[in-house]
Formats: sequence, C-alpha cells, structure tokens
Amino acid sequence: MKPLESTIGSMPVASLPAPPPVKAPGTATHCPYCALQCGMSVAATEEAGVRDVVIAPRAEIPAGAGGLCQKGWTAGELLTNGSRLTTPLIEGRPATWAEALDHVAARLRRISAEHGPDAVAVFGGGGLTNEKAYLLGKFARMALRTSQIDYNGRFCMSSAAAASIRAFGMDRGMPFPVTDLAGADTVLVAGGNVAETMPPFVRHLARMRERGGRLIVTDPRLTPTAKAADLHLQLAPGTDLALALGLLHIAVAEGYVDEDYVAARTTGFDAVAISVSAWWPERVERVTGVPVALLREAARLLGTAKRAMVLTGRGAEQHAKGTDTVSAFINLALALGLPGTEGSGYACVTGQGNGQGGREHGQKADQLPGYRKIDDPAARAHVASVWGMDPGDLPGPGRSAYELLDALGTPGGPRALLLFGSNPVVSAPGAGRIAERLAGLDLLVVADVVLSETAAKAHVVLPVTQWAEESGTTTNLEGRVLLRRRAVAPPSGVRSDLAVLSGLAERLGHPEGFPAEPRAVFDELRRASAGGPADYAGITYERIAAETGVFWPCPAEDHPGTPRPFLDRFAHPDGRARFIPVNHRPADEEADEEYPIHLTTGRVLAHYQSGAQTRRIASLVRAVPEAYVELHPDLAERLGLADGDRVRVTSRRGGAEVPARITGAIRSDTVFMPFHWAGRASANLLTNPALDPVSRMPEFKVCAVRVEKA
Ligand SMILES: Nc1nc2c(c(=O)[nH]1)N[C@H]1C(S)=C(S)[C@@H](COP(=O)(O)OP(=O)(O)OC[C@H]3O[C@@H](n4cnc5c(=O)[nH]c(N)nc54)[C@H](O)[C@@H]3O)O[C@H]1N2
Ligand SMILES: Nc1nc2c(c(=O)[nH]1)N[C@H]1C(S)=C(S)[C@@H](COP(=O)(O)OP(=O)(O)OC[C@H]3O[C@@H](n4cnc5c(=O)[nH]c(N)nc54)[C@H](O)[C@@H]3O)O[C@H]1N2
Ligand code: SF4
Ligand SMILES: [Mo]
Repeated sequence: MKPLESTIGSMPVASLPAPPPVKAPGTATHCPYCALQCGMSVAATEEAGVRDVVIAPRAEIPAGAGGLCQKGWTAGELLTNGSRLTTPLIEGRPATWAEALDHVAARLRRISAEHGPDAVAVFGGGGLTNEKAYLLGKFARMALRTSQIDYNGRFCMSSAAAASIRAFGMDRGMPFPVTDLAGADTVLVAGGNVAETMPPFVRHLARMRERGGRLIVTDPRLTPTAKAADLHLQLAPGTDLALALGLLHIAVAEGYVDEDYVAARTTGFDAVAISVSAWWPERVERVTGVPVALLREAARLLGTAKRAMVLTGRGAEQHAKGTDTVSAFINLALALGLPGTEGSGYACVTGQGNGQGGREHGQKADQLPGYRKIDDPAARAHVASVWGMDPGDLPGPGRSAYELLDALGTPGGPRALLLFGSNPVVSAPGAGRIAERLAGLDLLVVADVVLSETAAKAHVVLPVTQWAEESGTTTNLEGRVLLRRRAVAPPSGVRSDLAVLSGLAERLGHPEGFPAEPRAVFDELRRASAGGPADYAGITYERIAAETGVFWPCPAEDHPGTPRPFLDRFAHPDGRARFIPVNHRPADEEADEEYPIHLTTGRVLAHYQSGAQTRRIASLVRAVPEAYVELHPDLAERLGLADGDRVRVTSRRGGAEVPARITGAIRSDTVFMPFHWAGRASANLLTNPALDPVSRMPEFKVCAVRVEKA
C-alpha cells in the first residue's frame, strides 16, 4: 500500500497546494463549502481598480488541519468575478427591493388567504448559517403559519441522523473531535470518498496510519480514498447493509464482542446477535461481491483494535434503506464497544458547510429549534414562549423534502415556494419531474447569490450576500460551533438572507421578532435551543472567538461545551445505547434485462453540489470542465465504447448524454456519474426517488440504467 499523503500528493486533481506567503493578515472566517469548515483568513485587496480576495488557511482550526482544498483556495473568485446577482428580478425584469418584497408579500398573502397557509412552502439548505436556518424556520411557522418546510439536508445525512437518534437518543453526527481519528488503530469508512470531498480530513487519517493504524474503505469504486486504504471492500452498490451484518456475524463468531460494554451500556444485543446469524460470510460474499477473506480481515482489524472508529458517508446512507444500513454499522460499533469510549466511536461524516447546525434549528419538517420534535407538547410550549405566540398556533409536521417538491402545484399541494440555499433542479432525484412541478407553481421565489438553474425558473429572484460578506455561525461536522466573520464588502444591491426574511415578515404583519442582525438572531436561537438536545444556550460569539469554537451541548456560559457527549451516558432516558435489529433488502430498483447496469452518483474534488457556485469559477471549470460517466474497460468493450465517446445513459426516469471515461477503478457492473452538472448532463435525470421509510432519504446511490453510444 502506498502511504496516504504520497497517494494524495500524486492525485491528478486532489492537490493540497502549500500555502503561499500571505502579507495581509485578513479577517478570520471559514470556507463557504463543506462541513469540515476549514479556517480561512480572507483579505480584500484593490489594485488599479481591480478587486481581488486573498485567501490563506488558518492553522488554529483543528478540523482543517491547516489545509484547504482546491475549492477553498479558489472560493474568493465568486466574490469578485462578476457572476453575481446584484438586483432583484420580477419575471426576469430588474426591480427595486421594495417592489420585489412588496410583490412577494402581496402574492403570499393572497395565496394563503385563498388556499390556506399550507399552500405556501419553504425550502432551506444545510449551507445556511445557524442564524438563517433558525430564522427561516421561525418565519415559516410564525409569519406564514405553514407546516410545509423542509430542506436539502434531507437528501444528505438524514439517514445517519435517524439511525443515530434511534441508537443513541441524539444525533451529533461525529460525537468526538475529528482529531481523535489520528489516535485510532483501525478506521472503517463506509461509502465516503474523503480524499476528494474533504481533502484536509485525510491528514487526520494519514496521522493515524503513520502511527501504524489501518484504514478500511467500502466503495464500488477504487477512489483516491480507497487507493490509500489498507483494505478496499469493492462492494456492489446498495449492499452495505449485508456487509455490515456480515461483519457483525464474524465479530460474534470470532469472539470480538465486548461483552462487558454490551452489558453495561446497551440494550437489545441478543435480538441483533440472532438476526445476524443468518449472514454467514459466504452469503455476504454472494450479495456484496466482497471475498470472504477480505470480510474476515476487515472484521479482525476492527475487532482486535484497541481504538477503532466506524464512519459512514453518503455512499452507504443515500439509499431507500439508508437508515437501516447505518443502524447495522452502529450495531457493529456497539458490539465492539466503540461509541462513547474515548478514542473510538461511530460517526457520520456530515457534508454541507452547516450540515450539522442546519439540521438542528427548525428548517426540518418535523422539528423545532434545539433539535426538538415539533409534535412534543413541551417543545412546542417552550419555543412558542420564546416566539411570543400560542403553542396551539404552531403548525405540526409537514412533508419531507422530496415529497414536498413532488407535491408542488398539484391538487392539495403548495402553490408557492420560497427557496433559500438549494438548487433542486440539479440536485433533486428524478430532477426532470421536479422541474415540471416547479413550473406548475403560482409563485416561485428564489434567494441566491447567482442565477442557479432553479433561480432561472423563478418568478422572483432575490440576490443575497454570501459567506465572506456577512457574519454568522456554522456547526462543523464534529459539532463545533464556529464563527464566520464578514471579511469583504458585498456588492451594492444585495441583501442578506436575514434582511430578506426581516423585510418579508414586516410586510406580513411582524415588524418585531425577525431581526436582520445575525448576533440578535443568535441570541434568540440560544434561548430557543436552551434545554433541547442541541443546546446552544451557553455559546456566545465572544466564546467562539476565544475558544476556536464551542462544542454543543453547552447549556450555560460557564459550561465548557461537550466534545464527546456519550462518554458517561447515551441520550436515551436509561442512558443506554440501543441495538436495532435490521435486515438486508435489495435496492428499490434492481438491474434487469432492460436496464442491466447499476448507476451510482457522487462527487469530484473540483466541484460542489449542484455546481451553481463552482461552475462559475474558472480554475475549477478547467480542472473538470464537464460531466462524464465512468465505466470499466470490460463493460466499455461489451458496449463497443471508447474513451471520450458520447454516450446516452437511460433509466426509467429519463436520459442523460455525457462523454465516457473508461477506468479500471470501478466495478464492471456499475457506472458512476458526478451530479454537479445541469441540462442533458445531469445525473439526477436518471436517479430513483424511492424513499427510505424512516428518514425519507432518496435512493441517489443506486438505480438501474442502460448505456449506449449516442
Ligand atoms: N468536492 C466536493 N466535496 C464535497 C461536496 C461536493 O459536492 N464536492 N459536497 C459535500 C457534501 S454536502 C457531502 S454530503 C459530502 C459527501 O461526501 P462523500 O460521502 O464522500 O461523497 P460521495 O461522492 O457522494 O459518495 C462517496 C462515495 O460513495 C461511493 N458509493 C456509491 N454508491 C455506494 C454504495 O452503494 N455503497 C458504498 N459503500 N459506497 C458507494 C461513491 O463511489 C463515492 O466514491 O461531501 C461534501 N464535500
Ligand atoms: N445524484 C445525486 N444527487 C445528489 C447527491 C448525490 O450524491 N447524488 N447528493 C445530495 C446532497 S448530499 C446534497 S447536500 C444536495 C445538495 O444540493 P443543493 O441543495 O442543490 O446544494 P447546492 O448546490 O449547495 O445549492 C446551494 C444553492 O444556494 C446558493 N447559496 C450559497 N450560499 C447561499 C446563502 O448563503 N444564501 C442563499 N440564499 N443561497 C446560497 C448557491 O449559489 C446554490 O445555488 O444534493 C443532493 N443531490
Ligand atoms: S475541505 Fe471543505 S471546508 Fe476545507 S477548503 Fe475544501 S471545501 Fe472548504
Ligand atoms: Mo450533502
């Protein structure tokens, strides 16, 4: 095996360039993109009338380990390169802010009066700051009185969140500091490609391996992360659940179960032990394609390690059985005595910039701030008292993200949608159908920094400020609340999301209660979250600055914060973690004669999500200019395809056209497409919106397709 850093160093695109010498110290803030929230120093410069932004990493933020990836280094371009929206648009025509907000408020009032409050829907994003997520949820429930709010995090880590709540009573995605990884002896990454999705994260894994630790990766592709692993389990897409059951079967058979821990800290082991007895290694090999010897080796590395960690990424989670799959990995971790043990554990590798905080403060359909449940009477009473309203006037739970998008403009569904921080025309599963639903709306309002594919379809577009132009907090993947500071002046003509919500609330009869100032919103969020699972009461901007972030729960200003919440007890009333019996089932859509190949989807290093931001950054476009479909040489030969040929990929939902990229780094029964592109190149024209029954996560990671020369 190659050492991790050198593998990463030789990767074509996953480069970690050395920091250039930085003269201007700049303002301390954080990257706009992923959940690692690398620390950045950002300085605005102006020479001969040309504005520029200089970015350097901040070594004092531990998660980023003093690094930045290609996207982080180039994030400044979108602040200066002229691709910004700078004026509100009504039906495509420039308008003043007063016209735009008056127009939206009047339309919302009419639609709500004619069809009821649930005719207005709100969709948020895990990239929004805590302040924005909180105010958006309050705006929906209090100013609009609608139950119809959800957000793109439903498409992201919702299966892991649901499984963590089942097992531990609480979802703090990674319930330990990222830096703990360096001290582990074995780390399993199930369906995560961190070398491309969070390159500096790899530094923690590299430190682990320098100490002699072992890395195991499960992925249908030999990704840069899998290449750097000691053990790559190249399973068929959609078979992680069987793999996890098989690993636990071996752990039981080989005596790796930590019986003292199981007795002292958990409930329900016996039923789970019985349920895995049917998953003997040969059967698991037949289902997953992973040889028995490798299964045994993986179980041994995990079962005999002094400190071990089991991590899941979207590869294992984005399935119609994602919650059960994560439960199976948590069962394995519990049997080995890992969660709540210092230096060990289970964690979800959360994805979006505020993927953790964005799921805590009320933009989720079933949730109130502080990670409270919207159908819990005590939670409703508390939040209503902070908001100064009658708990009986708070709406109940609404539709989940895909169900909400799919109901738009249909009989009984919402007729207006306010969208902040997402681009579902590109990122929603079965996106062709969602584009039709959006077109059926009476009113689509999109707040964005650029004219995304979804904004281009909106009746009203509101141009907003972005990361370095405003302040606010994010909560990174390890549950550490961080402070983004305004580093550069926004272009004239744009307003912050908070100011947009404040202006709309005022026009809807709420002159108070919707401040545009982030600190005022955060102080209210602290009170609203107090006493809830995600308790921010003791966190202040000053503490975040002084302590390089504060881990929640943090119930009081003299409380140190909680880097490792489960060391003494889990969050269920009895303090114990729960084993949850689960069973393997096939993907919603299996390969058949008509659609004989598995399609899976995911990311490349140079682009972010729907690509709305990164497809507007020149160096990233140069790095990866267009979408493609990755396929194995054997499959290419069977289909008569050569590298670079344009191919048509067709599923039951639609067809896409992209060039072929032939590589030995993928299973020959599976093709892969990144989902960062729009139009005919969009992977989501193909994906299957079958939903997980618990988390309502769509099956992004496996569907059946046909591939042919275009
Ligand atoms: N460059 C970049 N970085 C990002 C993002 C981005 O868009 N671009 N987005 C951020 C966000 S929001 C997220 S959620 C994270 C996601 O981070 P990851 O989870 O690392 O990203 P993905 O590429 O979606 O999926 C990871 C891997 O899962 C594999 N996979 C596909 N199907 C299966 C399967 O059935 N089982 C298993 N075990 N593996 C499978 C894919 O081949 C892929 O290599 O990245 C964050 N960081
Ligand atoms: N096929 C397939 N599809 C997937 C996935 C997959 O693996 N495969 N992954 C899913 C996952 S994990 C995720 S997280 C989703 C993400 O998909 P999307 O929800 O589409 O995420 P982004 O592209 O990040 O969209 C963010 C939008 O908000 C804008 N924006 C940025 N900052 C701000 C701000 O502060 N305020 C406002 N108002 N707007 C802002 C950006 O310009 C952009 O247009 O995609 C999902 N879709
Ligand atoms: S790893 Fe994530 S947070 Fe760090 S620079 Fe890259 S995109 Fe930004
Ligand atoms: Mo995500």
